[in-house]
Amino acid sequence: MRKQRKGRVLLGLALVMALVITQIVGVPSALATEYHLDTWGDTAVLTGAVGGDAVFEFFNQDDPTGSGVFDPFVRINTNKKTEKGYNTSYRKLQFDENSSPIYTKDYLVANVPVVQLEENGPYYYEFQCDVNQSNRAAPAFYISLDKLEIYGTDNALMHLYPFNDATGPSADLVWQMKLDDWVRVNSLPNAGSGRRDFRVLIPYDLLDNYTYVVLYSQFGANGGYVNNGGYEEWGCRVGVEPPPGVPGIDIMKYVSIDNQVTWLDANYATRAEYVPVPRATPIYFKIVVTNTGNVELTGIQVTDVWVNEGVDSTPIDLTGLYPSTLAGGGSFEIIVGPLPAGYCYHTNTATVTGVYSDQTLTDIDVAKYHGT
Ligand SMILES: [Ca+2]
Ligand SMILES: [Ca+2]
Ligand SMILES: [Ca+2]
Repeated sequence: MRKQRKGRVLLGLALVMALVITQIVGVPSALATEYHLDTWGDTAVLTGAVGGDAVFEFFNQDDPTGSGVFDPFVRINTNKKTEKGYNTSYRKLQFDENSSPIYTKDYLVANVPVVQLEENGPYYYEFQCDVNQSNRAAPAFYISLDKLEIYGTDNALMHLYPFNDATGPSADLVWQMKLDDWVRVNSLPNAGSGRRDFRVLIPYDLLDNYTYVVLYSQFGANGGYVNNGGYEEWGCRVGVEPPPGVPGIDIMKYVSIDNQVTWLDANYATRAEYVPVPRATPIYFKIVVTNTGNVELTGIQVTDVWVNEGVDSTPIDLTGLYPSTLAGGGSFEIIVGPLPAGYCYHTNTATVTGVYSDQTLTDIDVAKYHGT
């Protein structure tokens, strides 16, 4: 089930990235900003329309960043000048994706490398891209990356892009390249099929509470740098050791209206989905808190609310029901009830906060029901 809203790591890191940039290669114009990834080490910071700053870095395939086993998740494979697609395990595919499940598939956030650009710097999720173009004279060996959108979801079978169709599965847009931004990528320095060219780093907190990542991209529509030659492909490095001290927190809230036989995540998008329950029926809430990081969190605080005698959002006393610290990978569960179901539609939100170093992490989740 997709959660109602996702937690965010509250990091005071906004300006840190400026310190790690070796070269910014932007060519601003009145309408658009054109970035160039031409030679090894070229770096550009693109402020997304959604999701803040992402770091684009051109690398040498023979450097540690580019070596090792690579796991592709979307291969865009067409003879069209402009091509696009996204990763999913759903078939039939919507755009220009290669249909082999080896190359185009769902991808677990847990398998995306977490990296730092410098010691004690911010954490990023890393995605790598391999472009393949003709090595004939310019502009043939260039290709434009026109669109990049990254989504978080709990659904492995995403389809019906842009994922806002009421009948299809939903995903949350967490990072999006600005409409008028685009990146020109030079395929020559890492020429040869299967040699990756650049990586994109997005802030860690954008995806840390999702199960799957979906990456949508489009190539070939800007500057005359059309697609030719071989495929374009996105994926991740395998077996990258996470840096120490990656924090994360997740909360799930469930409701039971049958004396704890079944637990409903109950994050309904529309009232039609709410499960009806006769007023005053005993209901129970279950809260599961998980430390999704690899460091201990302290100062754990959980709050939850219910409707009490018609007053919604009445706090539930959770004193003594959970620990104040939680080890990396650890979790705990709280069950409260029985509570008499209130009349009408209820959205009662549970919240958790925890502390690591100078970072406060938080997450929320709901469990909805309809008292009749
Ligand atoms: Ca390449
Ligand atoms: Ca190509
Ligand atoms: Ca829930």
